[in-house]
Amino acid sequence: MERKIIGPVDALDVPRFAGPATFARLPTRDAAPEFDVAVVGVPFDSGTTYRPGARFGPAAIRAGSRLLRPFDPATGSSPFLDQQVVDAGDLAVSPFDIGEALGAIRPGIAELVADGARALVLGGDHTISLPILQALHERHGAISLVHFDAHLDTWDTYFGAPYTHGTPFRRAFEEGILDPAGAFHVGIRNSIFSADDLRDDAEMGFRIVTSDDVGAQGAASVAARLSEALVGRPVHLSVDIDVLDPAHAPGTGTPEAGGLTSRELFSIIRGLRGLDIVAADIVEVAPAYDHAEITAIAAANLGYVLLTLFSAAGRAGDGPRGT
Ligand SMILES: [Mn+2]
Repeated sequence: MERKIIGPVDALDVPRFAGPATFARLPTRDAAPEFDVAVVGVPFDSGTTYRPGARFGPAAIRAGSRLLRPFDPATGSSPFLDQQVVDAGDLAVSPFDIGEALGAIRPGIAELVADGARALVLGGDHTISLPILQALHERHGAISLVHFDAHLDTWDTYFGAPYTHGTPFRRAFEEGILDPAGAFHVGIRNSIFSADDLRDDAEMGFRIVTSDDVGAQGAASVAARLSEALVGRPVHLSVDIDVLDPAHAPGTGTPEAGGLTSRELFSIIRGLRGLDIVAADIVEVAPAYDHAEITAIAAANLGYVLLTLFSAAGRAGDGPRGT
């Protein structure tokens, strides 16, 4: 029997500033138990090293998503009608015990993607990408990663702590859940602790596209390079909102000048159409430092671009469809 897709609340029936506070006013999981994509919040920020506050990210991104509309001219897709997207609520995890929280996030994500659905995860700080990758590895095997960020996030420890928002990808490398042949950072820039950080990162197999590279080479060229390297592999996209210049995303924990524009970021991600992107996360939105919802709106529109990529694909892990 043909499944009926339940889309967002119609803005001609209920004004956009009213109605449910779900992402894009989409149905909850209870209303649409058979889904292709789950949007899920992980309001956890106990791994932050500088400005805290990303625990309020999921609520801010949902508020910023009220203007998202059904049709996307850039891709010719209807991401809320081509697939069943639901808002699966938040994973409620401990703010006091990082290990306990990570131990709860992993099965929370694993359960969502168990039947081949895709997950769009709203953070939360970047610590949460480790249990997300663990859950994806359980389902799909070694995971390729495109990590958009101002920072490497492959540091070892901070104040002796191994699980922080600056260390998830080193831990993932050590656990063998990444495919080292398909691991990229995009948007890296500015000062670091030492040149050893870059050496360690390269030894783990990561390749770097700097913020300057994006400016010099252009979004299309960067996307083509990534697509060529990642075709046919299960890919996770992890987007730290600080990959954007603070002019485009001031509401974040560790801002760095000299970043990407939101247009550059969206162009690169749209250029990855055709890859088997099994999940994505948007992390480090910290609304207490935001102004006029600039960051929340950028994050919400980024979520929309990611959903258009998902709608071009079949079930996660089936391999790429046409471009
Ligand atoms: Mn990060």
